[in-house]
Amino acid sequence: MKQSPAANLSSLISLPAIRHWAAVALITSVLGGTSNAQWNVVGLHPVGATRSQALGVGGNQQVGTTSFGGAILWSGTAASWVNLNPPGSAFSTAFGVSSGQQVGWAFIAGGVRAGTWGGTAASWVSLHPPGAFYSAARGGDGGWQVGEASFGEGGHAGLWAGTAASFVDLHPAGASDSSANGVGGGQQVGYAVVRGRTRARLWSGSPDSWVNLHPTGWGESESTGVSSRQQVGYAMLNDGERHAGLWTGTAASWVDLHPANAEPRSWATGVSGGYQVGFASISGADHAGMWSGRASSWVDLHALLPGSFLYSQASGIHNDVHTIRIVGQGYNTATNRVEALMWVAPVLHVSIDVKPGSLANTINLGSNGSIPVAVLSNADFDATQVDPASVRLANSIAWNRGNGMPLFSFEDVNGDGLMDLVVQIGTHSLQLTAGDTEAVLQGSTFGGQLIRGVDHVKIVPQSGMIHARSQSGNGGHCPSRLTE
Ligand SMILES: [Ca+2]
Ligand SMILES: [Ca+2]
Repeated sequence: MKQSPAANLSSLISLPAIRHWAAVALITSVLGGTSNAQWNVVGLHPVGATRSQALGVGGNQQVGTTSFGGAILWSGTAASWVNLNPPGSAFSTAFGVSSGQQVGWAFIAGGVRAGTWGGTAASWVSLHPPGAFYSAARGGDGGWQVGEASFGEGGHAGLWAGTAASFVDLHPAGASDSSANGVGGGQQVGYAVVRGRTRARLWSGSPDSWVNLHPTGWGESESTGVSSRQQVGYAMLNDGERHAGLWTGTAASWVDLHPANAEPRSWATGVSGGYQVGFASISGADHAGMWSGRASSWVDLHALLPGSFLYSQASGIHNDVHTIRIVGQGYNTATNRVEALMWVAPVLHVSIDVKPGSLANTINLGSNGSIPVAVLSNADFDATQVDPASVRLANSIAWNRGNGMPLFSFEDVNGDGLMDLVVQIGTHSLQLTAGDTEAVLQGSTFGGQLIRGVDHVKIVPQSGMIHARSQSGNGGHCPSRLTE
C-alpha cells in the first residue's frame, strides 16, 4: 500500500543545513577556498504515523519500522513508503536491505519469525528454522542473512542463504547466548555471552570460524556491522562508559572512535565502504555522526538537522561509490515524535596516482615505510583544497611523523601546470592483500566535499614471505607468481 504524498509534511526536513554550512563558510573563508559540500537531509516520516525509524539502507532503498504496525520500505522519499507488514503478522520490523531484499522479523502465529521481503508485504519468505522457538534476522548482504534463533537455551547466532532450511547455527561452544547482527563480504559479526559477559565476535560462515573481537581492558563489547573487512560496534567499561569502535579482524585491531567532545556514551552501528556511522552523546543528547576510521574524523550529522530536533541516532550506512546514504531517526520537538531520517552526500570522483612517476605502482606490504599517492588537480578541482589529514588509501591514513601531523606536499606531479596534493601513506596499515589489484583513496576537502579515486596497484611479497614459503616446501604456489 502506498500513501499519497502530502507536500506540507513530506518536505519538512528537506532543507539546506543552515547551521552547518554557516560553520563551513567560516572555515573556507579562512582558507580562501570554496565550499561545494552537499549533505542533504531527507525526512522519511510517513504522513499519518506517530513514530518512524529507519534502521537499514542499501542502494536507494531504506527500511525500518513505524507506528503503522511494523516493517516499512522507502525508496528515497517520505512519500515512497510501502508497508511490509506480512499478512497475518501482528507487527514486524525490517532491519536491513541489500540488492532489493529486505530482512527482519514478524510476529506471526504467536511467535517471532525471521524472514525476508522482496519489496512488498505479500513477498514475505519465512526463515524460521525448523524446531526453533523464535528467530529474528538482523542484517542482510548479497543474498545472505544473519540473526538469531532459539532452540531452548538462549539465542544462537545464525546465518541463512535465503531459506529456512539453509540456517547455519554459528553459536560458539561454551556460550550461553549469541546473536549475529551484521553480514558483509563473507563475514558475520555479533556477540556471544560467555560467563555472563557480552563479547564481540566475528565469524566467516561456520560455528568454529569465530574470532574474538573483545578488546583487552574493556568489560563488555558487541559488534553490530561489517563491510569490506571492517567491523564496528562498541566496547563498554565496567562502570557503563561506552565507546564506539572499529575493528579490522582482530581484538588487537580495536580503534576507539569515541569523539573527543562527547560524554561517555557512543556507539558505531553501521559501516560501509570505509565509513562508519553511529551516535555519540554531546551536551546531554545523542548526536548522529559519521567517522572515517578514527575518532578525530567524527562528523556531527545532528548539526545538519533543524533546531527542533532534540536528539538523533544513525543506524545504517551504504556507500555505493557515487553516493553515501545514512539512515536513522531523531526526536522532533516541533511534532513531538521520533521521525525516520536520511542523510545523503555525493562522492566526487577524482584522479589519483599511486607512486607518481612510477607506472608499476608496486607495494611491499612488509616494508614498514610509506608510499606517496597524489591527488591530481584539474580545471574543475583544486587538489590543494583536500584536507591531508582526511586522506586514506586502502583505509590507511597519512604517514604520521610522530608529531601528529600528516606528511604531505604540494607538487605538480603530472606537469600540467596545476599543483597536486602528494600524501605519504603508511604501508603497515594498508588494508590490501596479495590478490588486490587496485587501491581506493578516500578523503574530503576542507569544505566537506567527499572524494574518491582509484589506481591500480601491484602487491609484491616481502622477502621474508618468499623465504618462509620456499622453506615450507609448499608446492601449491607457482614460484614465478611469488617473485614477480
Ligand atoms: Ca603511479
Ligand atoms: Ca598537476
